[in-house]
Amino acid sequence: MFERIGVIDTHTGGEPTRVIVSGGPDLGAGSMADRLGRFRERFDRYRSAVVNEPRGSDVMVGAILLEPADPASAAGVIFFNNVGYLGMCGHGTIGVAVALDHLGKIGPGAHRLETPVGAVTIELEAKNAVTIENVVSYRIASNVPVVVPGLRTYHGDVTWGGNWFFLVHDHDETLAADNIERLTEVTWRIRQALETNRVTGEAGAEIDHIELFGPSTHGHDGKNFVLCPGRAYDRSPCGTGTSAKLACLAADGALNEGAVWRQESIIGSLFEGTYRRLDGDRIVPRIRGTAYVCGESTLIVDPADPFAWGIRS
Ligand code: PYC
Repeated sequence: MFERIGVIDTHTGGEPTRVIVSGGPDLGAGSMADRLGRFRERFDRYRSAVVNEPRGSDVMVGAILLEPADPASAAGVIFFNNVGYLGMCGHGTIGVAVALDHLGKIGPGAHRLETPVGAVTIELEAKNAVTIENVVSYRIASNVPVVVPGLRTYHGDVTWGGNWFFLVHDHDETLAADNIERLTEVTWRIRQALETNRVTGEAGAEIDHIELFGPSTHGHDGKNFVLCPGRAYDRSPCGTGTSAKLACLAADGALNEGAVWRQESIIGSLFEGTYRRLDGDRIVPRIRGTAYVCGESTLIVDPADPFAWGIRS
């Protein structure tokens, strides 16, 4: 018998999010972190079926909508990608907010959304415009050197923005859409060098997002290139990556509380970020972006299909 999985596809500044709205695995009750554990251990085939080829691609980020643990929240969500699971996902949260609006589950205003790394707020401003208030973000190490064999020594900041990032200060690369292969290779090698040299986030957590910065093409405050865990690059300016950037700007005294930082992506899409200082260098980032629904469909899992659960790498 076929399994049917209902999904809504959105994109946020060009970065796709496929939201499971029906037919997903039964992850039981509890926090999103507990349910993520069950997803990973017992139902990982659903992740692969939804985001991997032949239905998806390396760039696809998935999200599963869940009943929240706290009835005061609008929903719970777990994000995943071609290689595993994400603690938080900024572009994905903006996409989920627009999908919830499309389903008639939320209206304009602020709503609480539970994620595996804590609750975030989504504010639906207009049909496609959403501001998220992300989890607390902070830098744990600044100007860390990393020697990348065959390239050079890079220096960067290890920062939490809902995922672990290495924000590179110094590089010789041109941030342009026609240079993406090279940018992917360089950032991938930086990531490998971090792993070899055991540069990690807190509690030995792997740094699985690498971020390069350069001047904006369109007169904004900066442009980035963000390498995601499965070697795809973020088409959006990356919500958790922009949160990490805001944490570094705040720690360096380079952006005042409440001032707007306009972060352009490698393909020219835009997020606007602000922050509120919590204590010391810990901040609460707010990220504003737009997302659009671009599909609504039923995925079919046919037991006779050898690739029914996706092509796993
Ligand atoms: O927007 O936070 C984000 C994100 C993480 C990975 C891809 N996008």
